[in-house]
Amino acid sequence: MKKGKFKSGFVAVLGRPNVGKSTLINTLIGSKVSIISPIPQTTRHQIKGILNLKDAQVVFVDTPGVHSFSDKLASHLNTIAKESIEGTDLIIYVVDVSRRPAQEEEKLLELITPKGIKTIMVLNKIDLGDKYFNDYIDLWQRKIKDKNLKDSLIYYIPASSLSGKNIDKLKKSLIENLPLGPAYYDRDSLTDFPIKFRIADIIREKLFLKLEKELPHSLAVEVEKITDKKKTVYIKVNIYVKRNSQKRIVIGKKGIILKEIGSFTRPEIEKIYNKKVFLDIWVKVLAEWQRRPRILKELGYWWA
Ligand SMILES: Nc1nc2c(ncn2[C@@H]2O[C@H](COP(=O)(O)OP(=O)(O)OP(=O)(O)O)[C@@H](O)[C@H]2O)c(=O)[nH]1
Ligand SMILES: [Mg+2]
Repeated sequence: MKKGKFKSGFVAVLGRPNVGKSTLINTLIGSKVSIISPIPQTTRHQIKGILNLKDAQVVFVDTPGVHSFSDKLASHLNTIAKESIEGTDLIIYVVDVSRRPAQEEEKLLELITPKGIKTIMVLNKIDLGDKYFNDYIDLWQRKIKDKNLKDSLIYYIPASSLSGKNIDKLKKSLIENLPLGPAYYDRDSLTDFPIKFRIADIIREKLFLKLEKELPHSLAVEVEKITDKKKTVYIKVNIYVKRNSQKRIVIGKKGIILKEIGSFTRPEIEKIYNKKVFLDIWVKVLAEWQRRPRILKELGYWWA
């Protein structure tokens, strides 16, 4: 590659909850940097996933889904999504074609379009059929017409983050639209997400997958301490819930649920460290943690 031809930039990935933003980033990068679950509001941080190619570095910024719920955590998640647009070179706007466009779509487009940042719409989950495909195209066309936004809304593409359909095409189009520039991160990094939050998130993902639909939103995971020894890593973890009854559910009969969470999580963390991992997990009741800024901060929701 000739010197001066290297391309790089930041790509914010936005969309409402559960459309597949994190899955898309993991598929683009070819590695799991962001956790995934069928429950909306899985992503709570602004996580960067880095794609290193021979002649380009693309930094994807994963964001919490934009939604219209209300409490301190929820409004904080919307703020993260908003802030992630600042200074990005491109936006990937992800929609789920298996679901009807919702009112959040307007909110999202309002957020994106005044900034004049080039935007690519990914019509995700096309493997599930194209029931609402045309509704999203109509929305896109209407926005281009209404606000004369031809310059921002540059491209749309049907894709499947799960099967990989059109992911290479999307990559190509991203690179075409990125500016010339240097690598911003180490050429072998996959993410800038601090390890303790990454581990906490892996544990949270297993809890999301294991527990009833409502409970995951009531819990938070904190990695209190990591002791990295020569051959082993010891990790002390606190799972916070809001009520005693929730604590009982998370622990399970004779500790069965907690044991399962540990055994699902351990292999993933061992892969990161390449060492044996000991998890020391505690479940604690911390009422109203979602409303207390100091606690949210300790949990990393303001780490960036
Ligand atoms: N069939 C199908 N399912 C998908 C696809 N992409 C993602 N999913 C599923 O959709 C669900 C949500 O995926 P996530 O990647 O966690 O979605 P998200 O947009 O990051 O969600 P939040 O972080 O909650 O905003 C998971 O169950 C994924 O397996 C796809 O292309 N096809
Ligand atoms: Mg996500």
